[in-house]
Amino acid sequence: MHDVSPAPSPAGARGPHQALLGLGWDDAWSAAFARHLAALDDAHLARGPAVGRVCRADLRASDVLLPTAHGLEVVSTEWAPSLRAAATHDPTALPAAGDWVVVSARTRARTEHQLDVVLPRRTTVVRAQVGGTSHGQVLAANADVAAVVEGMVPDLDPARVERLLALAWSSGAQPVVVLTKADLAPHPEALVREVRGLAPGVEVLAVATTRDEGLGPLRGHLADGATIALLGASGVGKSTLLNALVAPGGGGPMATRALGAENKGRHTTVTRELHPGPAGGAVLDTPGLRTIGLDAGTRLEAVFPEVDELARRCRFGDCEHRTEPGCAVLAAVEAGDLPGRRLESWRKLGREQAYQAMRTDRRLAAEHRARWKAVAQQQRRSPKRR
Ligand SMILES: Nc1nc2c(ncn2[C@@H]2O[C@H](COP(=O)(O)OP(=O)(O)OP(=O)(O)O)[C@@H](O)[C@H]2O)c(=O)[nH]1
Ligand SMILES: [Mg+2]
Ligand SMILES: [Zn+2]
Repeated sequence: MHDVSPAPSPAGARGPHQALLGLGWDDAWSAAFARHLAALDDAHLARGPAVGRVCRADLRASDVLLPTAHGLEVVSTEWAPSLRAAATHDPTALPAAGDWVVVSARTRARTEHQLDVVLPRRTTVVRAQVGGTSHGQVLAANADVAAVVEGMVPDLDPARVERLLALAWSSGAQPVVVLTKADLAPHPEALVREVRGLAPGVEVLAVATTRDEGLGPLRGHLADGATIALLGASGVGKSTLLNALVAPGGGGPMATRALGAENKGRHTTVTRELHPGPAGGAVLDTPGLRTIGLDAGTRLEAVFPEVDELARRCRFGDCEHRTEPGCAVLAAVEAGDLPGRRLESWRKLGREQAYQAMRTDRRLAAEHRARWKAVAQQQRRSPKRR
């Protein structure tokens, strides 16, 4: 049914592939796809491998936006056995919303599709899993902008913004903070100022989404072809923002959460979904994050650059900024230059990250031992002649 077409090339793109370009397809992706094609045998090539982008991922299958003669179409795909096998070792290898993937026909009639491979990700928003595995969970793949969304009302939570910023910085995407519900806050400017203080080097936007106010910069990113991932707690207004950005004028794709206690959680988003922007780019909505565990690779120095800077001036190189003499960090708190709350956040996130790093190290060590054991067994079974 779908005319599964060959590699789209940005240079000579026409027709169906124009749609992929709007989603952020470029020469580098094109090259990655070409490398994949070069490694395929004839039988596989005959199944018409084509490129698409995952718009919804759940526990067994993925929906993929594929270019067809009619523009982008959503097709449901099943994961190739090799993908499933890889995922038993590392669940982050499974397709996530935002991934660029290669899809081929499963049947001769080309009515069923298989997702063969995930092209190597450029950016990954990943959070640590609570309990169980020490592998992270991919919330968004290939986002260019990681938007930390927080509501100005009922209660802006600075520590939560810092935690999400850690996630955003570590993803490799450009972080931005979006403070929603500015129309409901008595003093929105004061809140913006407060958040600018805890997000050095990050653009902080105030928006009133339901009035379509303050959305210009985000629309600018979309028009540039960027993918914006929305990260934040439940109810802060991510889906409302998605709707305003991808369907200005109403009728957006995502049901939003109704206000009021009796409707609480009714339209809480449960899947990670990517939607194309009206004139390019894409917005990736995520479910409200209740627990945001930091992954082992989290870059805290990007979130707390001023603490890092101060720490360099402590008397002792291994200063933990607790009781040590000559501690520049404690001196700054004392002098009122560094909020005590900020230092507390830095400590808390640092502890978490260290714990996660330790879990990851243990897993890697165990995997390493298992591999060597297998190699040793193999060698015993087929001893080489010397
Ligand atoms: N007044 C006002 N209300 C807003 C704004 N943004 C969102 N809301 C309202 O806030 C409520 C929650 O919005 P959602 O977009 O569903 O929140 P969400 O972040 O997607 O929530 P989850 O899907 O549970 O993660 C809805 O009733 C929105 O209408 C805003 O800027 N101003
Ligand atoms: Mg939502
Ligand atoms: Zn110190």
